[in-house]
Amino acid sequence: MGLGAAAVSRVAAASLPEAVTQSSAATQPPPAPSTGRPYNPVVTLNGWSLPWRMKDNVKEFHLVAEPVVRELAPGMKARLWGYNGTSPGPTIEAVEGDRVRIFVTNRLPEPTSVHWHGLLIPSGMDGVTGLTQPAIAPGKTFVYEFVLTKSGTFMYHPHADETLQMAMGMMGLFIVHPKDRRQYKADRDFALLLAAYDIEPGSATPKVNTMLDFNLWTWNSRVFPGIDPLVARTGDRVRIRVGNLTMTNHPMHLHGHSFEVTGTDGGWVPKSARWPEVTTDVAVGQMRAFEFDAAAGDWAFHCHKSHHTMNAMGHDVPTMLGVDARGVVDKITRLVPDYMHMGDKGMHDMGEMEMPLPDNTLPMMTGSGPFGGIGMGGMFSVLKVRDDVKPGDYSDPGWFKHPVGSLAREYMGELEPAVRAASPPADASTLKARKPTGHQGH
Ligand SMILES: [Cu+2]
Repeated sequence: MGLGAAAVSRVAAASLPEAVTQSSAATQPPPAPSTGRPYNPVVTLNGWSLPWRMKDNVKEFHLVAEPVVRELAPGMKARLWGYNGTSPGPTIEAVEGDRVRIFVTNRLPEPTSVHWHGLLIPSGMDGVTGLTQPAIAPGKTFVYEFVLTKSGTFMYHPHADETLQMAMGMMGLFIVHPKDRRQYKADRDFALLLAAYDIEPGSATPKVNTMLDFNLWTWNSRVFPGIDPLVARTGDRVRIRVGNLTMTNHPMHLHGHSFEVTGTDGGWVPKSARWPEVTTDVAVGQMRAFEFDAAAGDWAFHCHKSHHTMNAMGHDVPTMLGVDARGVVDKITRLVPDYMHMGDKGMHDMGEMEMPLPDNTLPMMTGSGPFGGIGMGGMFSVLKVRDDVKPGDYSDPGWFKHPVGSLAREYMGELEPAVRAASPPADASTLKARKPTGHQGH
């Protein structure tokens, strides 16, 4: 008892649990717990869960804070900071009632700490540098120990040089499963963390002082088309857990289903307090879990802020819709052969163009589907629901085969001339306005 967040003694250090590392950005199949109470594991999209060792009935985990290289999508790698080889760090999964002991080794060039976001734990374990503990200096290991008193979706992140360390990708999910595995049971339980980066085209290290103008909007530090699909079987009860550690809110929108928010930062939402939604906003620092019964099809799932479904977007480009720029483009092309003119008929074509890009940079709108360019990036993926998916199978089933007669198609018949409303009489264009009078004291 009385084990605080203090530097581990040499004796304890000798018995540190192994720090398991991982470098792949492929979704790891959910690991069934090898020891301790049984639970239904989550699927961390493009991520993994941290193994533990059981010691005297305590689950011991070992996190290592360190620089990592993360592939954001094929064609772009970022130099981030994370834990145990990846950003985000591995998901920690445990069960309500468990006592956990988490060793944190700092291999960064500066001090850090770990805050357990949302967990109800003793103040001295809360991980706020200067307030509840000294910082973990480079090369040092601290140990946190507490009992998990309630189930739900939580997160971990540093509380030391927070702006920089979170802008560099230091974060992870902390899932506490209910003691009774039948409670809140879902057939498929996906988990993802929202993070944003500002990486100049052609470079690999985030700019750490950006507040709002990020250019890479990620789920588990991946952008579309690098985000794996969420695969389910028709009729499955599916849960998606989302934590937000960016600097803005994200309205998460799912096509083809209405869902209910079943969990928030504070825990589970009672059944009587749930209502149907198709979009739920996840504010900064919040977690949301929502559930639905999966319907067959390929369904877009994305943040509804349209700038968050693009990669490396420039915001200083003038709107050219409706501008006839042919003469200008000819002149510029003679001077700058690679010049690309920004859409006078919209920007759709950009998703299909082969643009010359700097090394290590993703196209702004990309991804191709069975009918052409999808023209998305960033916080976008596809929920793929099929009748014949086997339990535990998360492999990509390919594109949906639409039943006959259920697909939008080009209209090939005759078009009647459109009937317009009658024009208003000419004198109606003179609007009679009366200025408000006698309203002093506004
Ligand atoms: Cu967003």
